[in-house]
Amino acid sequence: MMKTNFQNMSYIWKKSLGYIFSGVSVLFILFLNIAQASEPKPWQMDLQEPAGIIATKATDLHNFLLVVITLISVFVLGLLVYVCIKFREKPNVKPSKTSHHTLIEIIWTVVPVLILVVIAVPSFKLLYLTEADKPVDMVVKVSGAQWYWNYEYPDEDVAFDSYIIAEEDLKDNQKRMLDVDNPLVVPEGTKIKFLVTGNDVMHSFFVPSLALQVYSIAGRVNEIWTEIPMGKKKYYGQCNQICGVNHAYMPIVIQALPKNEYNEWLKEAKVKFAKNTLKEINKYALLEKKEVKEIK
Ligand SMILES: [Cu+2]
Repeated sequence: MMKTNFQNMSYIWKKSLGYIFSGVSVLFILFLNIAQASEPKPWQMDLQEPAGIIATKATDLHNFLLVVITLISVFVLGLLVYVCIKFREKPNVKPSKTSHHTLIEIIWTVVPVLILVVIAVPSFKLLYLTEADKPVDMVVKVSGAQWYWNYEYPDEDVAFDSYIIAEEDLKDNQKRMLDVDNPLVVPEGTKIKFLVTGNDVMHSFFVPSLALQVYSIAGRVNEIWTEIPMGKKKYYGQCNQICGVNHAYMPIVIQALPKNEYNEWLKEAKVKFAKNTLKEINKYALLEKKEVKEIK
């Protein structure tokens, strides 16, 4: 008897530990999602506010899928509870031996297929929208490097590096771990194609509010496009492919400006970032060089 009790206790403990572990895992995943948000707000649980047609449609699809998945989960949970109560041992001393029911089998095959078709239609539409080679207003080349971004405007002969602002140099309105010295400046209300490539290891160009996410791989050019909505606004993002020790320190800032302000910026940028001028090497570049020397 004692042994049985002990076994029961140990079973309960194991089960409880299982629940605790699952709970912690779910919290961890939620935390990761929050941490991945491009302009994270404390305790933010949902996606960031979408900007532009692709992000809006992606958010709509996500919300639709959330309803579908919730209905399915509630339905399956209901079925399980129903079965556990109705077919428990007490009122069913002699268990049923039913193993087939043609109608139910047809239903549980056809209904999931229909659900998949309903999901596939908006999903393929969105995929087509993101992949289609649409005419765009401008092209920007993005190169990922350990651990900063390089932006090039091929039509304007402008290229520059974009580094995180160190914590001690932050000004009042700048965000820790997100703001950079040279943001990628673009005019508002434009469709932009990004040609994304890499200089060393794999990185990923990720700006969630604009639905941009594409790998940056050396020796290969990936394409992605987005529509920058009207309005002067900063869109924050981060490298979301683990790329080395300073992976967390290569944020992305896309600064949308009204056309006239953009033109003014471009005029200055053509002087400041004219190709072949000596680039300012900041703290992180120095750090990187030091490390390379140490390894050698
Ligand atoms: Cu990276």
